[in-house]
Amino acid sequence: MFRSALVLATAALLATAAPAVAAPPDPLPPLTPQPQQISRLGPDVRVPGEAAVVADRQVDRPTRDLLVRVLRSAGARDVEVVEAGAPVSAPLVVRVGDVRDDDVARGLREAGVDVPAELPAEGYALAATGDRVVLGGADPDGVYYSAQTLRQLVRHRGIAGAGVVDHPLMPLRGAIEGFYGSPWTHAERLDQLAFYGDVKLNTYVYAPKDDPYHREKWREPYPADELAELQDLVEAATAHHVRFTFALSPGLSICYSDEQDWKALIGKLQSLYDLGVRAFSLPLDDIDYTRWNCAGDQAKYGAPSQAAAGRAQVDLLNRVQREFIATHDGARPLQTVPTEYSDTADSPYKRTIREQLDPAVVVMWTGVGVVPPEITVPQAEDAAAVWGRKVFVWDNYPVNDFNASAGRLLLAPYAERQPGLHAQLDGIVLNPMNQASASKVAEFGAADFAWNDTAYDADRAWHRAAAYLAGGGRRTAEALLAFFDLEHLAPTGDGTPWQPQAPELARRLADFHQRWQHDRAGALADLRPYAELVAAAPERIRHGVADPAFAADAAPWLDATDLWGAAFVTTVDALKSRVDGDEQAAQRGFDRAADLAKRAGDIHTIPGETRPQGPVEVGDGVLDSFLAEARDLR
Ligand code: LTM
Repeated sequence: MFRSALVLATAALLATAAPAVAAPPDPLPPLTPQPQQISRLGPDVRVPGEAAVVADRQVDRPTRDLLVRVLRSAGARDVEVVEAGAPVSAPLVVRVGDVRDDDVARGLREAGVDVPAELPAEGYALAATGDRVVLGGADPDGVYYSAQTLRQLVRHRGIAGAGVVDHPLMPLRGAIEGFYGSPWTHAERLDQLAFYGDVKLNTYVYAPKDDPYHREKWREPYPADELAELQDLVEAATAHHVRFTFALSPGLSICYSDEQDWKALIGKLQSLYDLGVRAFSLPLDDIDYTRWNCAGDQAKYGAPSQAAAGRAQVDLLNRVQREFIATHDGARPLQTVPTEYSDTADSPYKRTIREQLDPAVVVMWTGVGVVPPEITVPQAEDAAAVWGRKVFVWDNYPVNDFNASAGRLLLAPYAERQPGLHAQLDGIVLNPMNQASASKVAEFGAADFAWNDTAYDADRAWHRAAAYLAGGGRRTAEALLAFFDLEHLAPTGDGTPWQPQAPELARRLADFHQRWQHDRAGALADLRPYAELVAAAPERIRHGVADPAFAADAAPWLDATDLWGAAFVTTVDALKSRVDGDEQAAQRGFDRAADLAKRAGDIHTIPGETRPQGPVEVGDGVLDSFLAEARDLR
């Protein structure tokens, strides 16, 4: 793709090289999601005080505004935005438009970036070198994503000299606010939508189980103030190139055969369409499908059974697809979550859906198990076979609304999803935690995975998530990683961990125990800096994290980590006293550590926030075990 990139890069480097040995260029900044192709084109672009954005008419306002912000962050004082063809005097020009536009295509070609004849949807190409930057998108989303990539290429007074050709491998990428318990606030939702734009997630499904107008009172129209907030969200989503998907869950009480219920359902969807919503979902999860809600359904579909429920649901979904979606301009295919959503075993219910559901309707699936320890390509192939179409994954990570997750903040990386899944899936949405900002750790990884699963590296994504949340601060990122490690345990529904607790701490403690056998002082000297890091992490995070909502979300866990960290340092020092022969000081230290640990164990989740509530867990099974065993270490 980068025909002459190497030649150009070499020539450009030679042109700017000092007579002696040229310094190698800085490596390109890490990008998330990882592009399909990226290479160095030449020297970095130096950003002068004045710059211009030359945009095709179709380039939307959010993309233009983003480019102005990007250029300002790279050092430009004055940034003018002009239409293509207008005269420009600024020394740096950012040309942006459709990748098929002659001028854009020429700019990319001349910079050494070859663009395939058919760039997939949401794809883009970018060239940054010399005094020119060219951005071309396959469609408006692609143009916006080219600007998001440029944002990540900014460094001190410049833009990394890079060429990128990129597109997502999965068409649907994002989050479904589908958990039980206190729904996200309006501010949290707005913040999430902006974040999704940053990491090229294009889907937000509004499905909060505890919004009564979404589920229990699904027939009732939203009150005016809530409708106004939804309107706000739809506009914000559009600005960040995110599809706001409105979900309505009528399954608890709907009478499938009742025309009044049909009218209520369509009226509700219409009220959201009128706000600008163009994507809709009818989730039918977590309902009893072996009883009818009205006698009419018994008369129409016969005695309750899973197959009969399948027929009634298919009638509803097909009618919505045919009479609402297909008749509304711009509406996307209907989505649904079937009542059997967490396995791939064939059944009368699934057969009915496979054989009778309109092929246009998108079917969600949670993976095997409601909270799956892994999602593999063969499982997804089975799901596609049983549902008769590619499925759309509703991934129950990092949601923490089930009993086994009580007291947990789930901060392990997005992991155990097999590369290659893109070939079998329509996409992936994560069901996040009530703690919206803390959910970004997993969302960050999922954004990377869904865009380019074949190049995904969970550990790399995890480190980049820490850097993102730290706003670039190295010490804050280091503290975040130590904290994430203490909140690493991810349980399945029955509590079995599918991601272990505190793997980094466990590794360090294993090294410690080994060395303790033959070099007790050395073992303690090795361990103490990490204990200090754990103890200092909460304060570093509170003060350093770029997104203050993260510290608010994590407040009880940070408070508990203050105490666990102090207990850790105190224990290491007590062991040192023992090694030094001062057993009395050692005992005093162990007592103090036990007291700190007890106080940490008394800290609970914030009442009313998470469901279920409980004492917060921090490095449980690893840190507490070490503190308990330390007393007997001789
Ligand atoms: O997963 C689905 C489709 N439905 C529910 C979610 O609403 C809930 O958040 C998760 C985790 O408890 N489990 C479900 O079954």
